[in-house]
Amino acid sequence: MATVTPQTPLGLFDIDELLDDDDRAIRDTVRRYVVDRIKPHIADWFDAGAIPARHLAKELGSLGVLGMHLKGYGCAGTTATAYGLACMELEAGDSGLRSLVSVQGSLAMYAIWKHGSEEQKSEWLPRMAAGEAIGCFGLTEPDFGSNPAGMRTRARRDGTDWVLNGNKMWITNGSVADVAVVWAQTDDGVRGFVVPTDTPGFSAPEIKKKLSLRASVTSELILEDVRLPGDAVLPGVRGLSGPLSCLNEARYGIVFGALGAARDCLDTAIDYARDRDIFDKPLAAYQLTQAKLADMTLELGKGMLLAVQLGRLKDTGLLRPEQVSLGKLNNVREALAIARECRTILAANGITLEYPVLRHANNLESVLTYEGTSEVHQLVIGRTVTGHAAFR
Ligand code: TGC
Ligand code: FAD
Repeated sequence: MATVTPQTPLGLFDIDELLDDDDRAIRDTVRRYVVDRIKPHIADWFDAGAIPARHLAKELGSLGVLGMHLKGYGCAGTTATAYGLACMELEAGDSGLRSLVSVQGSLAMYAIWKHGSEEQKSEWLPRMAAGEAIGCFGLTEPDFGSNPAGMRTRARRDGTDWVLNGNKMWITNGSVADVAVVWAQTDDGVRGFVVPTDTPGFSAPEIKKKLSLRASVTSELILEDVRLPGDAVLPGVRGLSGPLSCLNEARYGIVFGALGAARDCLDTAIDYARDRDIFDKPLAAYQLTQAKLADMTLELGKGMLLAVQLGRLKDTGLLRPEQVSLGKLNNVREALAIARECRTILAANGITLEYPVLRHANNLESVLTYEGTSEVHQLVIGRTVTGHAAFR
């Protein structure tokens, strides 16, 4: 018998006191959607390695989460904090769901919103906000992940047209996308291109046999003499700062998102430990179990405080890229540690899709790698505190 009424891990930190009514209301709406529409199906989608991406995009568009922190063009224009909280709830469902939303809103839509022409914005953003058009973001190449400056994809001028050739790898939403934002070398440095995916020469074979992010579409992009009109280029940016400015947005969402996966694991482990009798008493009543749960509660709460602080900075326009690195590095690393520790509490039951913990842990392996690996974020922070860049 429990001797005190248990509190939730985040309840212990009174996190809600740090949030305003609108942000909490948005969070609760997304949480209800995930509980009602995602959780009943997610294990099967993960098992099958397939998701109904088009259907989900429309639902997520109706929910208002696609590009939700952008203003105008059919976007909701919420606070950055609300966007972070939405990412947290989506990732409590599955990292793949949050990925779909991150890539759509923070990468593809943001690139067009921030750097696109008025025509590009009007053509794509309203449909993308509604989930009627899906976007992907092609930066990584087979030989250039952490170091996108080395990319080989090239766009050359042919009269007034552009002609693109090259390969992108590991592209979320690739084979279901209607539009790809593709970054390529030009005579004028790295430029971004808005590529309708039905353009001749464009193809996007799906990458199969993944053990992580199985409920997410991941693809290669192949560009063979893809001819685009002169106005397909994003006019507002030149150089690597173009794609990297978009990564700040998506990394910010992950700062919150990863904690959603961790929270789902911890809630599951606490429920399990309270229900499971071992040597004639609940697993939750053993000191070793409580030490694990206490340490995980602490890391989850600390990560949440960090996320809320970054949200506040972003809402006041003060958030710097190296601060996003602090959040991405810490919160994904700790979320993965929490997911693995929770799996030990569930023991054998923890290895199945009956429970979410190993699914989350496997997903978080990708989250640790994409949007800048932990090592890249360590190097960003290292550069900030020493003044020496150690990437090369
Ligand atoms: P470096 O010389 O430092 O910078 C080149 C130019 O970019 C500017 N810059 C940034 N601008 C905005 N935001 C940032 N975070 C920026 N970081 C740098 C910089 O000021 C400079 O501008 P300018 O005007 O002087 O030219 O660049 P570097 O080549 O030394 O590389 C730095 C490094 C390693 C940090 C960068 O390349 C990097 O972040 N690499 C990691 C690549 C990465 O994260 N790829 C992610 C691909 S997308 C993805 O994974 C989607 S996952 C799907 C999902 O989210 O669900
Ligand atoms: P590499 O860059 O080859 O790194 C290998 C190892 O070397 C890593 O441990 C890395 O941290 C380390 N390392 C790298 N540089 C240094 C250094 N200077 N010093 C010390 N160690 C270093 N990309 C997109 O463009 N769009 C997407 O939508 C997208 N979606 C993805 C979805 C999934 C499921 C996955 C797994 C990846 C996705 N990516 C996407 C790609 C992702 O961004 C890259 O995988 C990531 O940037 C790392 O690149 P890489 O895998 O080539 O690793």
